Amino acid sequence: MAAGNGVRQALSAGTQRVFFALWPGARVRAELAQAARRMQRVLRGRRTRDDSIHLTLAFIGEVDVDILPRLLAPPAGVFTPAFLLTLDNWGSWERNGIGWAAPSRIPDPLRDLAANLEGWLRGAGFELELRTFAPHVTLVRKAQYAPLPDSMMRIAWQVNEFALIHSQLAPDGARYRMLRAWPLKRGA
Ligand code: 3AM
Repeated sequence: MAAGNGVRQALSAGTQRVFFALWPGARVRAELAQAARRMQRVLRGRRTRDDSIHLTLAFIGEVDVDILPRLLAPPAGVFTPAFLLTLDNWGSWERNGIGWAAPSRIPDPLRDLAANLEGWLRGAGFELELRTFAPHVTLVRKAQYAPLPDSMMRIAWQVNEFALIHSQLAPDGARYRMLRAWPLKRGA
């Protein structure tokens, strides 16, 4: 598949599967991992590996490695101020068997960051799926659909950076690895 100005997103040798995401630090990661364990007791399914917990901002997919440098240079217009993200809601989607944690209110800088990334990537010729941005942290896959107890989730995540993540698909679940992170604007 070749996009407008020559960016190739195709399955071939020499490609990497990548996406932009928020990648939590140790404290938030531990709190989300604990929430995932509680969630799994209700929903069953398979937990996200603790070291793979993230919030996807823009999924790109397979790209030729020789265009990776372009993804490693997000333009200044993408960057928003740092922000506080409160994950105070959790639930599951019946259609895809995902158990998630999410904010009940999406902070403007989070919405802007995702929109800026999308605008930049589309403008650069990457083909992204048309999906409304529904920020969530996937905690469990292949989950049963069941109600979760109310008011069990409140995680305060100070988001100071975003990252490009490499995804390695494996039979027991994808492995994710941060390729690079960029600081958001501080003290705005
Ligand atoms: O962050 P989560 O787990 O919600 O579902 C995939 C995963 O989402 C999603 O990108 C994240 C990292 O793999 N994803 C996979 N394929 C996708 C696609 N074609 C996709 N998102 C949008 N379009």
